[in-house]
Amino acid sequence: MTQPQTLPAPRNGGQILIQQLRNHGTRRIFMVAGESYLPCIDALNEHRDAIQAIVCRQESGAAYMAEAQGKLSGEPGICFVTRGPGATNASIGVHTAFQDSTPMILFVGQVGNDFCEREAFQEIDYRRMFGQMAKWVAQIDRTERIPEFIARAFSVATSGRPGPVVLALPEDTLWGIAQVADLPHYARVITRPGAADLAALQQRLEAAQRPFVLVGGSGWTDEALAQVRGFAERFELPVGVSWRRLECFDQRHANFAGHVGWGMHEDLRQRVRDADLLLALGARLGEATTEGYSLVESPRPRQQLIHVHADAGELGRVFQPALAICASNAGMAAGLASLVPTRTPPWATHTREAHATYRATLVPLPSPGAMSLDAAACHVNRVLPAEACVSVGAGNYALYPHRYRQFNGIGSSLAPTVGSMGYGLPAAIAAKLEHPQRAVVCYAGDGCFQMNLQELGVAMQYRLGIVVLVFNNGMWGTIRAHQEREFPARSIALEFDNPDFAQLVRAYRGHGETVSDNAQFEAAFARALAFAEREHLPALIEIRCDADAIAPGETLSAIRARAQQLQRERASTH
Ligand SMILES: Cc1ncc(C[n+]2csc(CCOP(=O)(O)OP(=O)(O)O)c2C)c(N)n1
Ligand SMILES: [Mg+2]
Repeated sequence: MTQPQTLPAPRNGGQILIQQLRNHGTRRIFMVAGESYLPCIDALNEHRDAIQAIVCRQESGAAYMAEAQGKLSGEPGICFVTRGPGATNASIGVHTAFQDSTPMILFVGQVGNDFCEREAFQEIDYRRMFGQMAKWVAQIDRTERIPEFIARAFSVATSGRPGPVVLALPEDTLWGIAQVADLPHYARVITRPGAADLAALQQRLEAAQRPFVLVGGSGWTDEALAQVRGFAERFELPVGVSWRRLECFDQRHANFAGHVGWGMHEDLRQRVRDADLLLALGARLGEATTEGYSLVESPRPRQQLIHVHADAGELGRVFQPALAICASNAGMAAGLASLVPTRTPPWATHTREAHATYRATLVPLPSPGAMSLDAAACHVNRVLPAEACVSVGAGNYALYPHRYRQFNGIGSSLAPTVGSMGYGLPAAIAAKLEHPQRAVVCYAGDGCFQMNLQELGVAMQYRLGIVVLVFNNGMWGTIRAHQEREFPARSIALEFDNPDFAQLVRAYRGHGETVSDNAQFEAAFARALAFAEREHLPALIEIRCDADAIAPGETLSAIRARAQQLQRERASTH
């Protein structure tokens, strides 16, 4: 006979909710306070020993930090925001978690059920608002059902293709009192390939002449990545990482072939195009990775595609694979670990060539002006320890660390595949909180940085020694490049006046310097790293660069000249 369950004492909804988070292993939450969820805030008092509440300055920063926490830990990043205005600010982090397949739970205050549907103060229907950008949106209308909803939120956020969950918390649910049992830690779902799947994969692989492995997606563990590495070594396979999933393969490894997607070099593009078998492990094969579904064509790729993904719904959704295997990355990696080649692979030379070509891209390309971003990024790669974290947001400046930094392992790179600006600083903060011993460097464009620079206050308050490199070109440079390509010499609405960034970080008790040539940069970078480590406060280097340098090996003037040439050619043929 089962024992009758002894129920905890009656608690309010906030107390029940925070206890569930603790039971599911939450160590940190990112929040901006609101009167709409006071009982949750109050309940944090009883969990000071286990849950760190990070007071963020704006909900977009809080949601980005929670998303980055999800990327770093594989567990849902937790964010609390107030209703209406808080939720709308936080939405950028939810969308990022959705496209980046990151486990995350956003808790939003909600008007009480006594007022709902009257468009009460700050009322929004979150099911409709977040419907398309969350895996699951729900409202908890009964206090005693909080444990059930929270347990489900953790399961949904982490299972299959991970993603964000949004839970709305009406006031009456939080203030209500219930006597209800807590639920234990959720069970992580790992799906594994069957023996027949692995046999079919090996048979197709060994029949191929020029296979290529593409690793991406989320839900990886260090162990799983090591198993993929071992598989690549035994079968001597070239391995690329999908767009902005730079952490997925050791770039110093002899089998590493490159970063596949927008901005890749021609040799790599050709290798992926010419592959007779493409083994995609965990990657969704999105628009950026496939360069607009051209490198891998939808619906029927020219390469024989073996697509492995944790969500059956992703298999056959955009691409018709030759072989589809539904397995989580950890489960698939364990399966690959059991495979042993039955013959000497004929493609070993291709693999070595691919790595040699990749290595050649690490030499800085020429650029105009005294301050070469290429050389600076190479320097950062040389001096930064292997386990350091490099974060970016969106903008052409990110091409430099992504080209010249050799990443390796979870947490070495934090980059939104969704390409949303303002991510780098909050992500760097999340990384330093999670790994205080690791160096953390945030690359930011002057535009990108100014989208969330208020979160420097969080770095100051929690004594986080991060280093921020701000590339000051005085404009939304990426969009300028697009303008010059499509509408040459008609650039408008892109330039901005900048503050003195070095001065700005000093207001946050940080260290600030401005450099305008490479001779200054190396010493300044050493000082910034040393300050951050010694003082546990942010350090920032504003890099004044020639605005004509718009991407590695590319200038705005060259883009404009090519576009004008094209216009002349078109005009003469019409
Ligand atoms: C939140 C958000 N707003 C707008 C964009 C469109 N966008 C992409 S890159 C970019 C410019 C980035 O400027 P900056 O950070 O200064 O970097 P730069 O391109 O100058 O290197 C813009 C506006 C975006 N991706 N995300
Ligand atoms: Mg800029």
